[in-house]
Amino acid sequence: MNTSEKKKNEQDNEKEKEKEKEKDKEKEKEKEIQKVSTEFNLKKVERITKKKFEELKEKTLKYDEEFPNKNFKSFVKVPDYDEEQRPIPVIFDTDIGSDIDDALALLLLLHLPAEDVKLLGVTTEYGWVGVRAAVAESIVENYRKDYEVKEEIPVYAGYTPVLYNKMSLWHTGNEGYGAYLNEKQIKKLIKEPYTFKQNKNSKWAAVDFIIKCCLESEKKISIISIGGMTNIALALRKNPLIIKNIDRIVFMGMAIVPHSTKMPDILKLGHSYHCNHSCHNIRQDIGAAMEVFNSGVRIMCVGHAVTHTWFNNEIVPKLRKMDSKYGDFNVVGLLLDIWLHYRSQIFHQEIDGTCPHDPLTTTECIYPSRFIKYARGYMRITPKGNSEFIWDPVNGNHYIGSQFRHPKIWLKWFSYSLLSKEQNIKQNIILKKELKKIKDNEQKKIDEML
Ligand SMILES: [Ca+2]
Repeated sequence: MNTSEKKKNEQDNEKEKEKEKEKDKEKEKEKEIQKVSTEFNLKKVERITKKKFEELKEKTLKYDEEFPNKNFKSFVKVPDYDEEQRPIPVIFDTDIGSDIDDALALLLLLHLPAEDVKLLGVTTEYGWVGVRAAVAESIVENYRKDYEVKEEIPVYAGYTPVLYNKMSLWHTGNEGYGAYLNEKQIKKLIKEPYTFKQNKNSKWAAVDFIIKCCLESEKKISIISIGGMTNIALALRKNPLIIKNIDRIVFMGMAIVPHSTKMPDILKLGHSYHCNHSCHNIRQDIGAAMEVFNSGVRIMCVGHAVTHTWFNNEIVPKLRKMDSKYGDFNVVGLLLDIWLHYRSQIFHQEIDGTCPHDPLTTTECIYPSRFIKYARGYMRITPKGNSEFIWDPVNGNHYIGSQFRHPKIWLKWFSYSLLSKEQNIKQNIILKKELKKIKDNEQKKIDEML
């Protein structure tokens, strides 16, 4: 063997060793994953949350004595981000592919100014997570192409099955089992090959991505949670330390009283509020929601009490008719068109609009309390997916949306922002002027009263 052959041999050996090392690392990683049990201990979680609830009740009953001069307001604003936190790094965790509002929310998010928000990636929840990821990827990739965005925005198919779920889900076709699109529609919308990340040997790709973002980000991250909470619950289980680097989770769902009941004007200390209407996103995975709500992480809830506005203005037909030459929103436009046809069919009447639940949730994540006031406290999820709320204006880490201010102004800003980034810039100027006018008028009224 000559010198060069010897050298080559050595190099080959080195390469082999490296490969072996990589394999060992992979095995270790798999072992690590195996350690995280996905079994859900209902009795244990219920016992813990009940105990915590009772302790908090006792504590809040003493607030009047403890803070005698404090005038607690029932509905408050949620703390905003510090300036240095912007652009806020966010993960978009979604059950996109069923109700159209997730797609509208994603499009809105992509059109927001880069100085306000940075989308780290998209993770999908519930049922047919691969198709949902393909839908999200299609929207994201069209956006990147149109706006020549070089940076990757990865999409990850989420963890299935759910941790604990005993309830039947909503009524729209195969909602709950996956996207409502049929195979032909999927092929038309989404071009193969998909590149979304789904590790063939593991269902943990989305969970690991959430953990990685939390561990690697210099700034605290926010999670827009507009589907079930399976990925988030498992990320918190697998690495509880990530909680330190989560600024907030902004969740679509929850209320302190049922829709049919009038919201109380004033909340009472020590009194528990029940919402016997369990929301769709909680029902997707009750176990995951029980764990996440009990984790201590700050959660803002934007539920039906505040999202029941109707989006059917002039932008709806405009979006529906868009085709590919109009760029990024063609996918969302097609999805919207399919959704409205589908809804018209099942309700036997023309349905011309939709409730923008997820877009309002997304707005509140990036611009906290610009439009919503919240009741601060602690929310306990029951095994049936219902909830019990205790008002805790001092230490509560859950904020439940209770008052939607200026819905007309929001709706206009949101609708036009769907069209393009340029439209969003225009709308931001109008919005700021309108909100300033309202603030000035409010101040004028206060001054007159004095
Ligand atoms: Ca959703």
